[in-house]
Amino acid sequence: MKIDNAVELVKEKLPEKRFIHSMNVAKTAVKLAEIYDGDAQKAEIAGVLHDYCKYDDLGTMYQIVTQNGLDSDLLSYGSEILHGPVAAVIMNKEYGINDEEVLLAIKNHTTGRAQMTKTEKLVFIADYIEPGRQTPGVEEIRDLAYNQGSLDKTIYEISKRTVLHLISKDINVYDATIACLNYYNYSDERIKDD
Ligand code: DGI
Ligand code: FE
Ligand code: FE
Repeated sequence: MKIDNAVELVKEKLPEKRFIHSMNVAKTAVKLAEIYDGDAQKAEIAGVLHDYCKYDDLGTMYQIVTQNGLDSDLLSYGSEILHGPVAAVIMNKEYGINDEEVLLAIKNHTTGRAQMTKTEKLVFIADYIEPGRQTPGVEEIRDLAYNQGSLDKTIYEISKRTVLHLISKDINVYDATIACLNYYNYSDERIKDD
């Protein structure tokens, strides 16, 4: 899929605010790709498409999970966890996207996971720091991402904030979110393989 087609698709489907967010994530992911020697084209299209299923019907998303053999734990969560994995399936099956890095970046943009590819990292971070985000403390994360030279440290700090937030609200934490937190914990001395 060409980038213009991806933009058109998202513009037609999502409310304006979410469309603007998607474009901001794409732009931010490209900026990070330039800093960290990533693939700007992959980061851009994954950024544009990452929230494609954000407002899809939950029942339909559960069906997609079941029919495509996605992790059955997803059935215990809502749209906040499902919209990434479901969008990756739709982009692959209905729109013919078969670049594995792009699909993984869409799939895992909310939770992260252990051992992310470069494109996954760029989109995961861009989603958190795009200029429209006003989460308390986001400036610190922007500084880490733009000025401190470590994608992995940035990922850990995002994961940590997300998990602390979820726990403080008694919201269940999905396995991949925890796996991401542990894997990118730079204070832990276990040897990581990338
Ligand atoms: O789709 P966006 O709003 O752009 O951002 P996102 O895809 O990162 O979704 C963020 C939401 O997902 C936010 O409300 C926190 C939530 N979230 C992230 N990890 C987990 C989670 N929710 C649950 N229940 N469990 C998680 O592990
Ligand atoms: Fe999202
Ligand atoms: Fe998003």
